[in-house]
Amino acid sequence: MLKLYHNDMSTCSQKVRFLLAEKGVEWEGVELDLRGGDQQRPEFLKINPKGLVPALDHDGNIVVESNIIIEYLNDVYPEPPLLPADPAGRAKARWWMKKLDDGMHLEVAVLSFAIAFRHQLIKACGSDEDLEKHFAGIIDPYIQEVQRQVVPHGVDSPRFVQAVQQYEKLLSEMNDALASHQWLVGDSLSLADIAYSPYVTRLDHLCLQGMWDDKPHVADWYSRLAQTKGYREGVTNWFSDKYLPLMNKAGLEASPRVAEIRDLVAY
Ligand SMILES: N[C@@H](CCC(=O)N[C@@H](CS)C(=O)NCC(=O)O)C(=O)O
Repeated sequence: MLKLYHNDMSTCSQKVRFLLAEKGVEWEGVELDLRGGDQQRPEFLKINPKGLVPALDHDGNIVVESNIIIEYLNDVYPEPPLLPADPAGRAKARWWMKKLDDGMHLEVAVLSFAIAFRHQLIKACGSDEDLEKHFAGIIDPYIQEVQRQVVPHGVDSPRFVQAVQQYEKLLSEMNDALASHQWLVGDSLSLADIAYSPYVTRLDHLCLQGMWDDKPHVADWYSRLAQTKGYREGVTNWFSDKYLPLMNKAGLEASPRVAEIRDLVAY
């Protein structure tokens, strides 16, 4: 039995559900309310001591870390194959995925919290004291630091500048790769495309589509991706009204600041 601990709009959960739907695998879900602090409860910490979703329980084997989970599921359910057959192609797919763990995942957290999620968090906590308790309860030190840096000052936080610039760089790299083949690693959909889909979706939800206006291969990739079975069932079907109106509104408000930062450095 496959049990996935996840959250409807979490980027890392989106990629796992995308993969499960693309493979046509049945699964059972346990949804966590991240603003309500479900991920910090002792029952969940027994499953993932880092207090992060997603986490997979496959017949009692616990697998955490979204990129590891999608590789695991690709091994357990080999059809359709989602890694290239040749070692060089597999290495390239893993190179793309590693980039997310090496820093890009934190940049999406910066962007999302600085623009939108800070409003939910400040409201849910109600006071500076409770906000501090929330920060202190985040076990992953990098995510804790990011929230501390951006929740109080939003898009005026210096950390926000770095996130926009890193995103700009990433989208350029993706555009270059997609100029010579249909998907990130060759001409077939792979784990790399699945892993990156939530990061572009997040920009879309924050009304920052302008970030790929000058990157036609990214625009084309994203529109093809959105038509796949995996994306429709694993990502689109889970879009939540608890988040989207806020993300759209706050994203539009933040777009002049994003444009200003993009003008600072031309890549
Ligand atoms: N490297 C981890 C990152 C997981 C992660 O950051 N999960 C976020 C949601 S996308 C989370 O659970 N956040 C909980 C929190 O903000 O307290 C992975 O790839 O699975």
